[in-house]
Amino acid sequence: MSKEVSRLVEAVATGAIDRREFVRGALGLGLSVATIAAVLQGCSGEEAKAPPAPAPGGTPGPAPEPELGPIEGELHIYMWSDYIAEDTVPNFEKEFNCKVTLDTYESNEEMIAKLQAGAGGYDLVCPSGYAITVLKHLDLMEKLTRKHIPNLGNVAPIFTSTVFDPTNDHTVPWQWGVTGIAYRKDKLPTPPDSWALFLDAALKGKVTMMDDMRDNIGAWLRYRGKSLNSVDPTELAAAKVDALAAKVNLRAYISAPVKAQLVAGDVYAAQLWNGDTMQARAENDNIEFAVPKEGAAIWCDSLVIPKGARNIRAAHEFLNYILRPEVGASISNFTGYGSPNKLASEKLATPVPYPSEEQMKTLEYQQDLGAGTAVWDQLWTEIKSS
Ligand code: N2P
Repeated sequence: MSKEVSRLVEAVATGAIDRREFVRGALGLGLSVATIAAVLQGCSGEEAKAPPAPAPGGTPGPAPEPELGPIEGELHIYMWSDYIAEDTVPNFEKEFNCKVTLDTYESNEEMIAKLQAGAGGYDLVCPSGYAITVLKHLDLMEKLTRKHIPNLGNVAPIFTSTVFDPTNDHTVPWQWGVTGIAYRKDKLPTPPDSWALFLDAALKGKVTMMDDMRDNIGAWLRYRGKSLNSVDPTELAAAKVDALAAKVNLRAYISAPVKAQLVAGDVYAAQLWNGDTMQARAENDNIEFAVPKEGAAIWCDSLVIPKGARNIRAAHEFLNYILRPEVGASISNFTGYGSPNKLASEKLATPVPYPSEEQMKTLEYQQDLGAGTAVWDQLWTEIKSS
């Protein structure tokens, strides 16, 4: 490779020049189209990569993906509250001439129940990892047509081929984060470092925990040194005792909407996710976030197309759109969560750093509980109703 060519390849690989400039320069230096395509394929990119041609005479590749029809005029999204930037939907509507409706939910369980009831008419929903497994078992997800999402190459490799979607057939990672404690540093005598905070009678009426079975019971399991995916009856019974001991101190079971109460100072500490905590902090810089020493949940939520979706092409266009670096960066700028989009992350002034190996020792991914889900459901009902 000549010096000029190496310089050009390095420039496109490091992002110093864009692909169009690279192609112009490479053609000028006499590079063949095949060589240019091969170089571009090597860089994680935001533009379409041609599907690999089947090897002549070799074993046949996977069946070709279907061609989707033209984009529909509407798109219905069902996602967690406060989880998308203000400009994400309006910009999409304008560019694609497609009307978007956005309904919100506060837990995976709420979303799954709605899909199971056959209600909604949604084209995209946003489950956490374990909920993807549940939707898969219930056969409630459509397969993606990957050729219509060329920006998939922008996803950081650690968020692809996950245990929840090993073949990347159903999911596009959206945001990742951690469940911990949001607190007012001006209201607590010392920064909290344990789930025991919610057992402190001195804070009665000033603390909240999330209205989320997995995060709530999971925290009490971790508090006793157990896995937050436990289905062991003795461990769950101990979690119930702790959950009830905390309940007398709680002002409410409340998830994302607690932010306003933290900002106002009605709540001193709340079990909450890191990104929502950052959103509240933007309004009051006395708000901090702590990960309890006993450990906590780490999760990555993804967009998926539920079975029966009617606006399949619009859903694919939206998936490809949110994977653009600038759109992904705008979303994480607003949500305060980590972006699984590598190119978007690079654009953020303060990206959430991926946890170190040391931190990962106490963080745990939530897994599908399988048959244990019914046991947890029952336990959660008992905790909330006693
Ligand atoms: C929404 C945050 C959702 C994260 N505000 C839960 N995985």
